[in-house]
Amino acid sequence: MSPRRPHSPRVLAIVLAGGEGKRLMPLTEERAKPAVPFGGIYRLIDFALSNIVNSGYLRVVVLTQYKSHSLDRHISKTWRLSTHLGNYVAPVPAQQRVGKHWFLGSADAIYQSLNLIDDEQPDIVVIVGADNIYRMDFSQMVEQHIDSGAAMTVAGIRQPIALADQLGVIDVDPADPRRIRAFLEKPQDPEGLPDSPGEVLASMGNYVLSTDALIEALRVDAEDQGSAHDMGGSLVPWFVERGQAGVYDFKDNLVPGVSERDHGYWRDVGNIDAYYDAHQDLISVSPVFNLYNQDWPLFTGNAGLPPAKFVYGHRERLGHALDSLVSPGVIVSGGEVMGSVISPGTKINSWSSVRDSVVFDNVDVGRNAVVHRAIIDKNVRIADGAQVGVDLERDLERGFVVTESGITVVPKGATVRR
Ligand code: ADQ
Repeated sequence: MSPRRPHSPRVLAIVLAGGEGKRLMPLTEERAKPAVPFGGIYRLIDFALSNIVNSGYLRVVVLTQYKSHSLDRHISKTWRLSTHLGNYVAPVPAQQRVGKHWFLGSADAIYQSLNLIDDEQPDIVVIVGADNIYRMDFSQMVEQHIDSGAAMTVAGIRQPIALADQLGVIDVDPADPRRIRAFLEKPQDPEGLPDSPGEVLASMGNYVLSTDALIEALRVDAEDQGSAHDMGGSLVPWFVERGQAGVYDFKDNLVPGVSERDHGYWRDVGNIDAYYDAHQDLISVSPVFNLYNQDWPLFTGNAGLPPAKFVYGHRERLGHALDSLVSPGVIVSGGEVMGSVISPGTKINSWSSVRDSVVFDNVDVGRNAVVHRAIIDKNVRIADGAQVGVDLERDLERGFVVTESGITVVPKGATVRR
């Protein structure tokens, strides 16, 4: 017998936002990964939260722990919903309700927060990560979850097999393409898909669960001393072993305003190179990820800054930007910006050149300075005539991170001298 289909299920959304994001160092030196700026004015978590709210789910808890100060502040300032309707987006830090330890893993984070589920009494819990760039209507996944009768449904997307060791890999039951037959978290040597050996079906780290099943699985997992208490490493395999895990294919998800070409866009910005590449996806003439799609808007804070300004600088040098996203509060005075994303409050001075780069808030790029293929964190000062991303050996000597593909990262607050 299929389960009773509630007319409109009561849904609680949980955002997992407590990860360290070690592979995004130094951007995560002083902030949680979900609080890392993205696309000029956003933080990574804004994408997950916008998807949840646009899906119609307005009861949302965000589980935080690691260096959560700027994340908490961002959520409280930006994501205040109208509470008199019972709606909320609430950051919840680790509270040590079940023992004197922090969250051991993402499943333990939810286990330690079971009181929130108890308060809300949802039929369905939607659990999502906070560090991917995509648009998704979760209500379509919830619909399939209810239809299929699965206890847990995992969102899946095809990804290159080379990335499999960073992702959960789903093996679908050939007799029932909505059922997961096997699941491996971050396998070293997985098999490719039968129709596409160079790809695997990866978990997006987004889950839909029936509340009772979730609570039972979390209780069993909490007792298991050998468990990593992780969603991908422990909970998904637990449901798969019992034949109760379903898969939702992301390519079936239709989001308003997303063209056929851009349908299915999803980026895991797990490391600096992926983070940099995802920025490049934003800025072309017709970008694969379109920030301007107002049918599925992306929300973030509004710092009340004035518009960006482009002016002649020293000796009538023309300040200009092309193929770039330039945020409010930026002043381009006689400098050039090409192929770049510039965050609020940054100043680009005369005769300087910023190319193919991502520049965070309140950076000062001095006269005649050059920034090339670089990520410049907040409050950095680049002295007149200084260069970043030109001589990579020198960048390394100065203590900056230089990635495999040659992207230089200048950490928060640094001064780059000539
Ligand atoms: P990862 O992203 O490597 O893989 P994880 O580091 O657990 O897994 O991060 C997932 C989410 O949980 C992130 O948003 C992170 O901030 C959060 N998180 C991690 N530890 C937490 C904790 N202790 N408390 C609260 N939040 C925590 C996961 C899945 C894979 C899947 C990829 C897709 O495990 O199966 O393929 O996501 O990106």
